[in-house]
Amino acid sequence: MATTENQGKRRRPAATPATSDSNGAEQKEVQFDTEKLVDVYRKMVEIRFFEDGATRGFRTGHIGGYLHVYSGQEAIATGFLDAYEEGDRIITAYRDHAHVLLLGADPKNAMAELYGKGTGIVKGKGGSMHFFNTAQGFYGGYGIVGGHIPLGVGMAYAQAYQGEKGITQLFLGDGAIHNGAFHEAANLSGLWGKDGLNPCLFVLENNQYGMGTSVERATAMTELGRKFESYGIEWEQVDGMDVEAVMKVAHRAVARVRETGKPYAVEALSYRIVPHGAADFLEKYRTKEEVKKWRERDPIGLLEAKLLEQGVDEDRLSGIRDAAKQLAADAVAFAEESPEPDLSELTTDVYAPGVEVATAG
Ligand SMILES: Cc1ncc(C[n+]2csc(CCOP(=O)(O)OP(=O)(O)O)c2C)c(N)n1
Ligand SMILES: [Mg+2]
Repeated sequence: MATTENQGKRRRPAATPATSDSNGAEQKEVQFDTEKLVDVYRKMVEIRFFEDGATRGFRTGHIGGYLHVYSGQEAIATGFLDAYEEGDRIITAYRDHAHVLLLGADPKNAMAELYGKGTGIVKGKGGSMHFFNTAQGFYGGYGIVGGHIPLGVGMAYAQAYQGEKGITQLFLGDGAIHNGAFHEAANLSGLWGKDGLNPCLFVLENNQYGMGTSVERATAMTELGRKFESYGIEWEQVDGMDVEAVMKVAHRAVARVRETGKPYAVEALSYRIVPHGAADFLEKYRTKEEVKKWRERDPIGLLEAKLLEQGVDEDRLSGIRDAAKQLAADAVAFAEESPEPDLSELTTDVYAPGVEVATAG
């Protein structure tokens, strides 16, 4: 077994003086200045306008299939991917546009993917739920709830086993955590982690609903982060609407997983301020007042207030919003004008190389 051999390779000293957290683990303190936060604001606003454009495209019949946007949750992926390093791998479910954009995909190609065009990041074959961009560390985009969790844990195992320095950030929802696939994968993650063989950071995006089912109606044990504990995985909670708080936790957690090769979990408390999918209008499972209350804690609005307080000019922020709107409009125009995928693409990237594809006639 490669256990102890690779474990040794993963350990390296923290880059800055360390402090201890409530779990007694060593942690790096990371601080962010105003300019950094302005840049984070830009990223979050770009995601929001991109997805607003996509929602319009869906509702006007230009985008088919499903479309699940991330509005209200932008602080989570933005915060965690701030700690991304080359060689890391990111995997999530179907609410995946933000992750791909944050990793550096061109919004034009991302939008074209939603439009099912040949210029899309997976040549129009994946659509909203199946983005993929391994060149920039993104390993999907999955529509089967919980199905990606064993894949993410397995990727983290492979990274450690092969002696790579990368880690896996595995994003999952509060609905997915009740799926059997989570429990089997978390069990193995904790077990492999004992030998430093599972550098997997679980990012539990608790937006309080799985479609129309609230957490309270899905489980008798609603303290979701504790579900990791039963598999020997330590965890903490963060306000998922406060991007600066998320970034601080993210940098600490990523450093810890990278150094130890052990899994760790962060439960980010948040709220989806839009319906589950772009096709959903009736929200009988929650009240308008509840949505309104959470909209007041919109992560973009919270950051905006913080930046104004720190002396950033409102004109500068509105300039950032205008530029983001233009970026989204350009992406939509590109997607609309792009050609359909070529017929010759029908079977490429679908089967493994070498597999003979039988054709009719
Ligand atoms: C195995 C499986 N069961 C059911 C569904 C239908 N479904 C799609 S999304 C969803 C809710 C998942 O909720 P959560 O994990 O909290 O993610 P969120 O939509 O809140 O981001 C369900 C049940 C599915 N896609 N796959
Ligand atoms: Mg949810």
